[in-house]
Amino acid sequence: MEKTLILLKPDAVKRRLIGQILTRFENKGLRIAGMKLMHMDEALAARHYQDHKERPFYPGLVKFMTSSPLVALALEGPNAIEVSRKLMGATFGFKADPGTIRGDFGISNQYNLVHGSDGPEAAERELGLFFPEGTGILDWSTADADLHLCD
Ligand code: 3AN
Repeated sequence: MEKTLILLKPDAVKRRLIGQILTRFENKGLRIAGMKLMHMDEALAARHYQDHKERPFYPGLVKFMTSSPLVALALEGPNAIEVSRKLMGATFGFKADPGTIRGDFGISNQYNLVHGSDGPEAAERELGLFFPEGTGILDWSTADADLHLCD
């Protein structure tokens, strides 16, 4: 079992796409272990995007991510990181394959609806930023857990 941090970015929230995007992750079989609607402040944005600080798009990215609320999710499942990134599709909407979240809902580079941790180290670090010391992450079983659909 693996956990990953997913963000439904301000564009997804403003476009009322929370439900439709969440459905993709739920349908695939990932468990929602944590979920909160929140405002990302500049300090959190700086920590979350620390690797992008020197990139030309960084100021615009922070401005966008702090502009209105987002939904932070801790999703759990086998290979949750890779599975989530496949569901999300390529970074830029215009390159993302149809059938993926980014491929189906947008065409923009920056307003690309979702963030997903890109590896186990990033997932641990990012989950710690949004769910400090595991606060808000709940341990519960889905109704189909006994069917071992994930085995
Ligand atoms: P991903 O979110 O697919 O892991 P990263 O980590 O390369 O992609 O980029 C982080 C975020 O920075 C992207 N989700 C996107 O919002 C933004 N971004 C990356 N490259 C650009 C760019 N060239 N122009 C505008 N925004 C960008």
